[in-house]
Parts: sequence; structure tokens; C-alpha cells
Amino acid sequence: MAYEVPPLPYDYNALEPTIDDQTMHLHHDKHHQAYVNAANGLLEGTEWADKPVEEVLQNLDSLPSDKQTGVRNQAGGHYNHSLFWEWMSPDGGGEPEGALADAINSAFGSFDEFKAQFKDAGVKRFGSGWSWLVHDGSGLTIVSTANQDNPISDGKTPLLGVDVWEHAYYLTYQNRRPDYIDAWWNVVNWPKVAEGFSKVSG
Ligand code: MN3
Repeated sequence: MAYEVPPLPYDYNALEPTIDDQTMHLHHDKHHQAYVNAANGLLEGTEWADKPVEEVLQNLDSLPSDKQTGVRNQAGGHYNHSLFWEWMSPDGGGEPEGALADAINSAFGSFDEFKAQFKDAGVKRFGSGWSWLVHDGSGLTIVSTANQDNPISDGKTPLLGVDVWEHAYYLTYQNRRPDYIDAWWNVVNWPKVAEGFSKVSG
């Protein structure tokens, strides 16, 4: 089945003032839809058209060589944004709890230190990309990726990611990417992050 843009799990204006209504409309309805349309066009007629997007992104090297870069970008864009909407909530913010909090403290020393490193990875990402909290098979770590690359293509499980493309923040924050990331913590859906963590930490 062809990919579809999932509906937002909240209203377009629900993340204000952190993320404005117009940005959410453009980002979800235009940008994400464009990734979906392009990915579907690339995969149509191939054996990968009906595979879950995770499986496609884990097997990019197995795709027809003339489609690998396009699928990496477009299916990656679809997967990244599908995750991103779920990692935010109008009831978000605060701090993680339980096993996830323990794992973050163990890996980074403290929640504040984790936030500092995650922000740093996003601020230093030159051009467009993402900053991620991932599970690499043995524990939690932070990575950043360019463009729409997803850590799943490197065998890592993304647990939380922030979109640092300008389209994600420019209307409200203009060139101030660090301010956007600082504010973004107010909408992070920690229970959703913990749900992902519980699946990989077994
Ligand atoms: Mn985006």
C-alpha cells in the first residue's frame, strides 16, 4: 500500500506558542505530503512498494541503484516526520520518568546534560537535518543526521528527534535555531519516547 501522511494527533495550533499554526500547516500538509508523494512515485512498481517504511530504510543498499538516493531522502522524510508528530504533544514538556530517566542519567550524567548535548548536535548540524536520541543496541547515544537520513539506516533505533530544517522553525524563530530547540522541550511527549525505549530496552 502506498504511503500516506498520518493525521496530526492534535490540532494545528495545539503546539502554540512553541510551534505556530502556519508552520504546522505547511510542515504537515505540504512538506510531509511532498515526501510521501515522491516516495510513492519512486517505489511504485518495485518489490519495495508494499514494504513498511522502516524495512525500506534498513535496506537501502538492496534497492535499485538509481532509486537509492531518492528513496533515502523521500521515504526518510516520510518516516522522520511520522515520528516527529508523535514525539510532540500539547501536554508535553517536563522530564522523562522511570526507566527512561534512569537510562538518560546513566548515559549522559543528568537530564540537563542530555539536553545540552542533544541541542548541540542540532545547532552544529550544518544545513538541514536532525538531532536524535537513539538506542544503538547497547545503550543511549546522541547522533545527528543530514537531510532526511534516519538512524535506522545505520542500525540504530530513533527514540526522539528534532527537525532542524529551517522549514520547521523559521516563521517563528527566523535564524535562531538554538532558541527553537530550547523552546521545543516544552512540547516533547516523554511518555511516547518512553514507549519506544521500552521496546528496545526489553
Ligand atoms: Mn521537516
